[in-house]
Amino acid sequence: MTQTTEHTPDVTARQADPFPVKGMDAVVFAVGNAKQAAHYYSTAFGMSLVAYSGPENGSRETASYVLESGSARFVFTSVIKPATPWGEFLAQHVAEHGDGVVDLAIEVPDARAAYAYAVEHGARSVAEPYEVKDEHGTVVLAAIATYGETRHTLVDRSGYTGPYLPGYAAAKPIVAPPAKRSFQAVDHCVGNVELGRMNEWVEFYNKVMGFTNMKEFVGDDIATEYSALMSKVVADGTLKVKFPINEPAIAKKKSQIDEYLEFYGGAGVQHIALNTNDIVQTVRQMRAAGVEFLDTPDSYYDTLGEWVGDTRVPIDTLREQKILADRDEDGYLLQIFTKPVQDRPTVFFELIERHGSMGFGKGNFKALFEAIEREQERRGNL
Ligand code: TYF
Ligand code: FE
Repeated sequence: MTQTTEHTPDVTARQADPFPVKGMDAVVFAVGNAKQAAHYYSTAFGMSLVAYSGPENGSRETASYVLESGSARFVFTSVIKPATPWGEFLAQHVAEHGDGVVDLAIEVPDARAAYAYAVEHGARSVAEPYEVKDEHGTVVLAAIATYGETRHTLVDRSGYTGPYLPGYAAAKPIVAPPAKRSFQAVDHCVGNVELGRMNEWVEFYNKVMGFTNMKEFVGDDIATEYSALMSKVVADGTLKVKFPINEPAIAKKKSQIDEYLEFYGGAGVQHIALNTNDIVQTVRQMRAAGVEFLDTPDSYYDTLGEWVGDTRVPIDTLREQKILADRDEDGYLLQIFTKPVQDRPTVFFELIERHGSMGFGKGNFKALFEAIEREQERRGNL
């Protein structure tokens, strides 16, 4: 097909996509002590503090620390003294859910258009489009509700050159960043929803954001056999934003998703996966800094080579670091999961090194879910 219009291909693609996105803008956490969280994500995850908002620069209600590693941006906010509905919301969020994610913010080329499309297609509005400005320019923001008390802020920062958002001052790293960055992007953000509601939330993303379903899913078969969960993945057309949605399944053992829902107090973000191009180095660094990862039994590695084929990392190194591997028709991936990063058995992280595969490690589900169950048992929740 030849193109005969005056439009560039980029503009054509943009017109075809009902809800164009640029990528994840930030993962925003509400925590009890953002100052200490910023320290942990600096020293243990190798992230760099780049911006800060707090009493010193006019924010008397909340303190927020913005940390980056490549394009991955985390914001940790805690309440100093609630004074507005936002402060009250954050305080209540931490009281009810513990440390957790309040916002999976998405960068879009046009926040007003994205918001209008979402609300027209059934999204609940959390904030109508508004502008914030300072000497670095203007950001347009709007927000819609998703599962639980989580929201998606839609961010157009194309007119802005500051370190994060107006109101934030540039900040220096808390400790010297690692020589080689630990990870460079957010790969996917997973939500846990209540029993029987996975399809509803998948349809929410289909309708509200025009996201489509990826081929990998955990159906009844895997669910009853060993995973105790069902899972489907929605993504934007360019696969820059990927949101798997899990729901508990009735299986032989208590679902890890039920454990999450019980301790989080409802639906919410379960894990954030981070792209690394050197998973072995990153896991070594994070282990040395005290981060705990799920264990994988040696037997997993005894047969791994037979089905996964050649990987960049020798099987013995994978075994030593308990890194999982999976292969599909497009390539392979290496992945590993941290244990929950707070006292509640709720939020955790994944490191993922992709070599062609756009999957989520389906071949590992058995080994992975057995490892998670061993941890549930240790916590007395199985
Ligand atoms: O995001 C995913 O789908 C994979 C697999 O509790 C997965 O990381 C699914 C559920 C879970 C842990 C990992
Ligand atoms: Fe994942």
